[in-house]
Amino acid sequence: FLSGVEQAPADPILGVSVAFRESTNPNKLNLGVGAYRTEDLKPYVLDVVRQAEKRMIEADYDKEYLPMQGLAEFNEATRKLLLGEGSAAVAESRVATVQSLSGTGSLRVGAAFIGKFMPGAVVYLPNPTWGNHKNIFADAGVEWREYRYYDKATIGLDLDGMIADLKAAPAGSVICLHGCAHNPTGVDPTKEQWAAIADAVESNGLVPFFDVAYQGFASGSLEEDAYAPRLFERRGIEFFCAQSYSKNLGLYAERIGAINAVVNDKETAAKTLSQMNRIARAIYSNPPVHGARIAATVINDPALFARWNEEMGEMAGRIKTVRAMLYDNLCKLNPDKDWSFVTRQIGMFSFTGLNPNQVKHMTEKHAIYMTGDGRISLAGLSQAKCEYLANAIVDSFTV
Ligand code: PLP
Ligand code: TYF
Repeated sequence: FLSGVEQAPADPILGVSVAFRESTNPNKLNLGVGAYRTEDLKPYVLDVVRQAEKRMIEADYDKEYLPMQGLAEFNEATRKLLLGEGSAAVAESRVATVQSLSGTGSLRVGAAFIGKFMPGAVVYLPNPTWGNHKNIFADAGVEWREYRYYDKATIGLDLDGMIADLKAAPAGSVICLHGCAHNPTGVDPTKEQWAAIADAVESNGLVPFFDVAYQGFASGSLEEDAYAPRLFERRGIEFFCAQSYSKNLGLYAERIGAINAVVNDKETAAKTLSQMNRIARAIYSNPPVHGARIAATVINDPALFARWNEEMGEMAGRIKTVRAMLYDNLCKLNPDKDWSFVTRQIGMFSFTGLNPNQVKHMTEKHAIYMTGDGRISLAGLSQAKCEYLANAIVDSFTV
């Protein structure tokens, strides 16, 4: 009865890992998926995660179901981490928080909520954006459009284009904003630019939907990476925010994150929470407990929290080191080209500007696996491989 089903296209990001695994080239390098690797290009389990797990085993927890909204200690900790200890919204119980299935599942619950309670609202996504955003909103039945974000000519932010598109969006539209470390471009607004974006959002009655997938992992500082959502909260702008602990705590497969609605009164927050719970109930009922306990343990214990901040600093620092080394190698090989975008970009990715033909050359000739849009994950690059990568990039300009 399913003979009419057609083959789905390969996922543009996850398909790269499949191709990488199939390659027999000894020099092969996987710069596709955004997952942190050590200098030896091995996956990394954070020391604080292992410590938290040891404590959890000693505490002999059960495996009972969590409530629909998840683990209370986690929910409390995650909204404080996002909005800061001094947050008025947290103190006044104006944040509805549902622990959900990492960033992706949290976005999906938010999308379903928009579909149900904001009928007709269109979601505006940055152009370009993380590929999965389009799937998530489309599958939830929410129409999406794009706003201008990336300026090819400057390899920077097209602020004027972005503001013009926000001003043209109908009031009540949802504006998806990457909280920090924009994926795939690595181009973030400056503090002044965030203020201008907040002005446009406010004066046009738009609803921001922050996607915070890299808090603490981008700059090494939890505060700095939460600058934008905290600014919007202080200004009294109501918004959604999805959080992920995949990268900053390395909990990729544990699927730990949250969807928050920050609103202006306590009653609305309580009602919103009840409806987000109902959405979760029908999709997966309740979220996983193991990773939520890990995250809550790390965030709530001062010693583990301090060590976590150190480890995020180390991960962010390793990425900054290979950025600098890649930049030096590129400049050495071709001093006539401006490579400064490599060190200007933020987070785990670099948007190289390589076209699909050049990407094909990178993969076919040099066994460097990357996404077709020219994005490379620097988290998958070691110092030892910087020269090899620089050579391949420069060579790809000859095709
Ligand atoms: N949003 C963005 C922009 C991302 O880059 C990612 C991960 O790469 C996610 C969300 C969600 O990832 P996860 O579902 O593992 O939390
Ligand atoms: O590299 C990226 O942009 C992400 C990584 O379930 C990712 O797509 C991979 C698997 C997943 C969520 C995110």
